Amino acid sequence: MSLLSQSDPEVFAAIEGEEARQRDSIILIASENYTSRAVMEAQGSALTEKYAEGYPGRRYYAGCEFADVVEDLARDRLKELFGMEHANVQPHSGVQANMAAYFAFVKPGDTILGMRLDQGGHLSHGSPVSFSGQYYKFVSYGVDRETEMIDYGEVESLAREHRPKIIVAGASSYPRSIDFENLRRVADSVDALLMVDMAHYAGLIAGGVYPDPAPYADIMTSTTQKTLRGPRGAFILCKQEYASAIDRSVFPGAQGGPMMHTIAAKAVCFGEALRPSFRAYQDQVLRNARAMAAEMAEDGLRIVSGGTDCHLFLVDVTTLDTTGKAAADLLESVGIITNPNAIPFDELPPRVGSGIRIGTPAITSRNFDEDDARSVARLITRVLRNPEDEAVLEGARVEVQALTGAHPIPELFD
Ligand code: DSN
Repeated sequence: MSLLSQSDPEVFAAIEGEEARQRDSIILIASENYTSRAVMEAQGSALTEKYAEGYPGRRYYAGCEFADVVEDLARDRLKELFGMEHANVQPHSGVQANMAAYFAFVKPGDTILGMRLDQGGHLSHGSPVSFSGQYYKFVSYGVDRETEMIDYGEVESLAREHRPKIIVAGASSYPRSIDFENLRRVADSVDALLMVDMAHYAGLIAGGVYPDPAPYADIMTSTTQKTLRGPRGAFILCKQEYASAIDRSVFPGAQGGPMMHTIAAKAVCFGEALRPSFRAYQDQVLRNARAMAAEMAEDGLRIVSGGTDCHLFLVDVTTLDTTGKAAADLLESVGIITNPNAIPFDELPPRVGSGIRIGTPAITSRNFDEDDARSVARLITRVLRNPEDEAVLEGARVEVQALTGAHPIPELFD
């Protein structure tokens, strides 16, 4: 960093500011985490300079021998981690991974069945503001109004009616287990492919604490920076019979030169995720989320669907006479970082939302245990119930500093 401080003090200062913000805040964004310094080092390495279009052993440029080594390491470790036959580690982001998967199997105008954005799904699962909703005829399933869990009966009837070519499972704000076996059965009944976008759940799945889609999915896509604790990036896993369609669709179909430095960082991340301690970490992520949700429910807040089976949960803030946006802003003012989120059947626009989404991957990386998680839950409830009480807000700031000071960001994954 000292070289950067000399050559570009403005960018250096912004990065230092961000490091301090991350250190001094309680980060509860469900899709954020802390990577190891080993991941960061790989990402800042000489592989940044290398063009390596193609795949190991089949490149369009000379000088790819070390690029081949890291891409093979990343692919082999990833296949071992999730028990799938083929891996493509080149997608730059989750949306691009999903785009490449769609490009491989459907034509513009074809029908795909995915989860509604406002009930837990993702932009790239058919939102009209995303390429997905513009290129394909997306039909959307959602959750049951009473249980707030996926309505598998609706999935089945929509599949029968619309005969999609792909059924997409996966979500960005769905706190419950997904019944992949049931979705496979529905997909088979209409001759559709089952694609699982496991971006949020990937780390939990690798750690064995969330249902495993691998026995049921034809294709699995994911980002690497969320529960997996890797660099910003993505990948696709699939059965061998789809390998060449997926590879051609990623390159040259949807992308040019792979980011070899990020692929090296993905390889490091997958190596870390194969260690036994990764399972213990994921188990703690889940325990912390359950402890926080239970504590907040005990304090009288409404938790969407009544709890969680994963790293995140949603708090309905309408009973506190506020909005998700106002609640997230208030929490940010004391150093607690969340995001506003739609809750099922929300009538507010997405940027405002009637809920906040809370996730435990980042605090668990800082070794918060269930007692710490419960303290954070009580703190959130106290702040949300007393939005104008300066003494409460100041007390919360002090408590946030005590908790973050007691839990330094770890440098290496142990
Ligand atoms: N933006 C991510 C999230 O927060 O869930 C999904 O892409």
